[in-house]
Amino acid sequence: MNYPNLPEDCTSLLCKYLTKEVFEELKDKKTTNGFTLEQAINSGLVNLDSGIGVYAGDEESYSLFAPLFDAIIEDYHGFGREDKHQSNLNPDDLNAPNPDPNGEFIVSTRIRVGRNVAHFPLGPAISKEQRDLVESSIVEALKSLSGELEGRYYPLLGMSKEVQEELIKDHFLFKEGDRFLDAAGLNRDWSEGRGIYHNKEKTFLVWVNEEDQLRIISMQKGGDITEVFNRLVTAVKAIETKVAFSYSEHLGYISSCPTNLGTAMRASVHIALPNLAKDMEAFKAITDKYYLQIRGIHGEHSQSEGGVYDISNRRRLGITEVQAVQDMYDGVVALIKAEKELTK
Ligand code: ADP
Ligand code: CIR
Repeated sequence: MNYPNLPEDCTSLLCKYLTKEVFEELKDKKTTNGFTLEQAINSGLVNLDSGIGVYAGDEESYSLFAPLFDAIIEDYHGFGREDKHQSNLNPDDLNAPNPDPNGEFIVSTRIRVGRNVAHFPLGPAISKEQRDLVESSIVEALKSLSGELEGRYYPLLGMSKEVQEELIKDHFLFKEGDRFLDAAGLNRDWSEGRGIYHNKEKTFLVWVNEEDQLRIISMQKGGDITEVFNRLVTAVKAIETKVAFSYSEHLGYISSCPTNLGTAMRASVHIALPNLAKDMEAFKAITDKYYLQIRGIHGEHSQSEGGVYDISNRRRLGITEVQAVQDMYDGVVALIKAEKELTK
């Protein structure tokens, strides 16, 4: 492969940090799983509108291709090469009373973490056999869950289109055919090895073998962030007794996209802010101050509908899980205050 043509107007972190020198240094390297630089950067080259543009094929990708990944990680998370990640999943340390007890603004709350199984390649480099093995070991582990977390696994293979569409529309299931994941090699052998586990109420869900091998999700209507966090922590701890997760002292929980490293946590609310939405500059000033990301209500790369936005923590690495949720909480309190002032 030759040094790719990166257009002047490309704003992704890949375009920013893949200099000719970095490319020349890394272009012939291969991880033990056979993952190459060409594969790591393909998503960003095919999708020049990427925000980031790179994916790791295994934990080793982060060290072997460090001259590229470290620069991207430092830019996105403000996390240095010598820094160490710290985890804190203790619900007692979170201070997040419902910011909207009358249910005027917050439609729903969702907190998810990404996890990958130790000693396996990540999705972009995994083989079909390994992926199937990952699926069966996760499903086996999920069978041991009890009480509120008890549920059933629904493989994507054989699921009717109607059921699949309904689950996607209702925000429970991942979409199909994402072009960023596709170019990263994450959609190979679709839909085999993929599926969703959920309890009866759909307040606890696990996505299997999408962007990460597990996406563990707790969600419910309204703004009780503490209840959502508590349920998530209980579930993560229970699953961890059965499946070993890939974790490094430096980077925390290992994920295929560098934005998810560390806590791998995205805590979000769907929140109606119709007045603030009329002044995007003021809106963004608040979200920037509290390290928040604005998404549309059908997930990443989607649009807002009816003034409802998906607001979540942007930082995931170098801060604890409690801090990630606290970022979201503090920002949401400030957003509600601003929206109320505009409504007067
Ligand atoms: P991820 O959470 O893995 O980063 P997405 O941004 O694609 O991925 O979101 C996945 C799904 O979760 C989408 O259907 C999205 O609308 C839904 N979702 C995210 N946050 C909330 C929330 N607070 N309430 C309800 N659904 C949500
Ligand atoms: C991109 O680069 O835009 C996609 N690969 C998604 C990156 C992860 N998302 C995010 O931080 N918003």
